[in-house]
Amino acid sequence: MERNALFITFEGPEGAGKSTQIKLLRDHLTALGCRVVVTREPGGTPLAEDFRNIVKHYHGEEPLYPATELLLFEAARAQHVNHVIKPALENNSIVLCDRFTDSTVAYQGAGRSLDRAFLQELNRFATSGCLPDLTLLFDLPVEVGLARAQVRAAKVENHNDRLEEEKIDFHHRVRQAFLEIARAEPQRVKVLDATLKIEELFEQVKQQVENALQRV
Ligand code: T5A
Repeated sequence: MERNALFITFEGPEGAGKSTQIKLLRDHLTALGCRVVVTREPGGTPLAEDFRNIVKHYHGEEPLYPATELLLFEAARAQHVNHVIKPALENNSIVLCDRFTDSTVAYQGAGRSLDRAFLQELNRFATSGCLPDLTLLFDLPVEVGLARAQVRAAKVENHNDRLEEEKIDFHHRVRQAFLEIARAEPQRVKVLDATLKIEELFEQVKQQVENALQRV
């Protein structure tokens, strides 16, 4: 089935269940005959995955400063948009991207207290205006998401994650920032209750995506 290009991003606090829903949606859309590209931020290209490794797992003696962290996320994004997202959209694919620019506003803006207007400007620069048609915000209490992430982390040897390990206040600010973005852009950002069971949540995901496909 030939479909028009559609760019969908998945956002939310830690452990919200985005990756789980992306896999289900990829299989569903593929079965419908759509061309689907699944990707993530930070990452999505070999070079951007190198930046991901630093921002997620760096634990050296020299501090990784908030400005450095921000620029690494944006460098990864510029690489990713140009190398993967734009070509996929030009090829009429549906792009499912795990995190994008809203994560920068939430984590580096609200979490690290960096200037949000400046972050928006940097996001515009890194994406050269390539913005999502639809953003699904998986909202849940941060304690619930972190507990899920911890259960999963316990299964991985030598797990460390700089952002996941931030204080609980950091994660509360991140969640509130995501909800503010949704209130400011209700056309693009749809808030879903991520405490629902996987199957129930997926019904809502499909509904939102179907609505978006009818608009393009
Ligand atoms: N970041 C990212 C920034 O600070 N700035 C930026 O600009 C960008 C782009 C990325 C980190 O980088 C930060 C944010 C992040 O800290 P990541 O590993 O990609 O790191 O982290 P997350 O995106 O948070 O991914 P997670 O894998 O932690 O969470 P997901 O994908 O939301 O959740 P998922 O699907 O892996 O599920 C987590 C666990 O919960 C279970 C799953 O089985 C799994 O065990 N689960 C459910 N349990 C109950 N009910 C449900 N509905 C469930 N759905 C899944």
